[in-house]
Amino acid sequence: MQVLQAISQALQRGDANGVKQGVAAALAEGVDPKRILEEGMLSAMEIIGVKFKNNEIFVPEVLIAARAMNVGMEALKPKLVEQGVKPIGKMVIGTVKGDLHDIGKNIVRMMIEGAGLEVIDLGIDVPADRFVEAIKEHKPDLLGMSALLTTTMGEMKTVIDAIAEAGLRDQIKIMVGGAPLTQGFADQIGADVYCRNAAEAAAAAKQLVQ
Ligand code: B1M
Repeated sequence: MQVLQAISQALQRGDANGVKQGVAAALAEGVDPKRILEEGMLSAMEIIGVKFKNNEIFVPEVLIAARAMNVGMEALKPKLVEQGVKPIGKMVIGTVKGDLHDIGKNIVRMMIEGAGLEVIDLGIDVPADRFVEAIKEHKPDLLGMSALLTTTMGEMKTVIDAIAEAGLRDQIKIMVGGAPLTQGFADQIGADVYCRNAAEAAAAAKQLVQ
């Protein structure tokens, strides 16, 4: 579909305005918001990832594309959230300490909001005590952690241990995700659920709160 290709190309160029306009045009044409996300934006980000890995592009280009992705996500978010009626549960989510990657986490947040949960996003580089404070403050049903680096994924265990030490472990389900994670790792650190992508995360979140 032409409008989705235009979004993908704008995102790969790092043209935030082009992505925003493309999303608006696609929505006006009645394209399903999930399709805009998957075929317009996620596929473009995958191409960026491959080029980055192959040293065809470098950090500045990746950052510009990431910003364009976030602008597109902001434009799409109201439509995805619209699909949920009233919150069926509450989740606190964040990218763990030392890790600045937030594109995947933002997509997971958006999809989970789309599945009907209220989501409190703590952002990136979130230390264990901030997760614990947020659980005390917001009393969510779920805690979600994201990590994209092999050097930061171990921080998830630190958070789970801190939650247990604070006596909160039995009050909350813990979901983890991010490219370097595996089911085995999630089991090893004592997480309740591991999700490979945002669609799985949304389905699991819905199931866990129901
Ligand atoms: Co970084 N980076 N990066 N980077 N970066 C990766 C992750 C890397 C694989 C690239 C590579 O070498 N091929 C590599 C990690 C290697 C490793 O640890 N094994 C890497 C590196 C090394 C680094 C730096 C160290 C580079 C440097 O400075 N030398 C540095 C670290 C900074 C830090 O965090 N402290 C760094 C920096 C950056 C940028 C800032 C430039 C930028 C991030 C911008 C941002 O996020 N705002 C960036 C990016 C964009 C990438 C790649 C290219 C793309 C990541 C991404 O957004 N993917 C990435 C290469 C790649 O993945 N191919 C790479 C798209 C996103 C939709 O997917 O995040 O996997 P993902 O999320 C998915 C699933 O994983 C899952 O659902 C999401 C949607 O379906 N998921 C969850 C994620 N979180 C979840 C949580 C859940 C459930 C599912 O429950 C709560």
